[in-house]
Amino acid sequence: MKTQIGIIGAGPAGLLLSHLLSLQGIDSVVLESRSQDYVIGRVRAGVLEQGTVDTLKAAGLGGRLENEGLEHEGIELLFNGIARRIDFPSLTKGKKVTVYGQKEVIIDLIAARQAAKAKLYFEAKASKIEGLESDKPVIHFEKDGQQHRLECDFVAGCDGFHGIARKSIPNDVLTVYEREYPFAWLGILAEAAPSSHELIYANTESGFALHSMRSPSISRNYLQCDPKDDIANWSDEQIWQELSQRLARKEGSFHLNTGKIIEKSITAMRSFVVEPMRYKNLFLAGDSAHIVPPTGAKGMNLAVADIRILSKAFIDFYKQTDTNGLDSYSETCLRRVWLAMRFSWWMTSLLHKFPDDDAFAYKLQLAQLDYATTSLAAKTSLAENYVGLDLDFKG
Ligand code: FAS
Ligand code: PHB
Repeated sequence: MKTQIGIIGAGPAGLLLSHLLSLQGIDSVVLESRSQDYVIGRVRAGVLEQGTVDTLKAAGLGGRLENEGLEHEGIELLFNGIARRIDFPSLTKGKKVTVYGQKEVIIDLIAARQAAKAKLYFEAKASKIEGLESDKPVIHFEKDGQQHRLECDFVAGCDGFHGIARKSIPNDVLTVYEREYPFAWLGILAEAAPSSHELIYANTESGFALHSMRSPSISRNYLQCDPKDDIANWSDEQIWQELSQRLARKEGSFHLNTGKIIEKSITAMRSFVVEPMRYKNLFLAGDSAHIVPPTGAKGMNLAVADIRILSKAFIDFYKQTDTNGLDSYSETCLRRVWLAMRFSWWMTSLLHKFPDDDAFAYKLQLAQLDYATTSLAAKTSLAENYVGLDLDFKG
């Protein structure tokens, strides 16, 4: 089997890359180890940056997004029982975010690829990448119990944190930057109308909580928990009770709507970056190259930003034999990755209870939150990062 771009992984990165290349007549093959149902069934990101929304709409993927996406013009930070709102449009020259689950983005991307009769193979697990030094790398993969070879010009490693692409780069080439956090997120999806029309990020003495949503009838909530905790230790009643306590406020009324929990899981929290994001004819994009704690709602948006840069680089190469985009890919992506890494780390440090924190540390967090929600400069900084910095951010 031969193609121009061999793509490993059918998450947001791999599927969007395949779609954007096909719009320019560039051939690709997507290999996905899991089944289509499994890929669609994963509950992950919820917030799309303005740049992500604009990219999906410009690529003809805006249909359901426009009808079902929930435009949000701000978030609420809740601390010490005080609720303060950060407005986005007034602080970012009109930018907003859109709540539209990653699941829906995946459904739209798979539908577009299958309508275009794309070579998108599920339950096709890549096992090895050979010949990266040559101009014809080969991806070995297994499908239906048979071994296959995919010969390509370039390989896009869109196979997430646990994939093989990053591991195909020699250790002495890669530099890994990593931070594990001493807590995790317990996330629930519930058949309960959102209790607020915007997201609420709460810092409490019991730990972090986040109130989000997926639709007018489905809420998505998170609780900070111990990274060694087991979801079996949490009854539905305990989850709702803890959420209700952490989202309570001193002023104004807030009632947490409860309902049937249809999904619950615990996700570890880490910051992770590898440099460089390119090795010979292998390009890493998305979670294969970087992981952020979801506090800043950056994970999927960073994957999309990488693909906006990588797809343009491939298009410039094939249309004008211009290699500048390919040669600068890693450096271009990593600048924005680190800016998002900083913001995600900052939001996480601001909102979570750290085991070693003392009363002084808690008071510092409260002062930081007070300043971040009062100072025009601080609110502007938070808002411009949350809605997403431009790809070529110049301040
Ligand atoms: P993905 O991990 O989505 O996709 C990689 C794909 O490669 C997978 O489908 C995998 O099956 C496949 N693959 C792996 N190895 C392979 C092989 N050898 N052969 C073929 N295929 C292979 N981000 C947020 O912004 N907000 C959130 O709330 C949030 N919650 C998250 C919760 C969880 C549990 C996880 C894991 C991530 C969460 N994220 C969140 C981040 C998430 O949204 C990612 O940033 C996003 O999925 C990244 O997309 P991809 O880079 O495409 O990687
Ligand atoms: C979500 O809705 O899943 C979500 C929203 C914002 C975050 C993280 C997760 O920061």
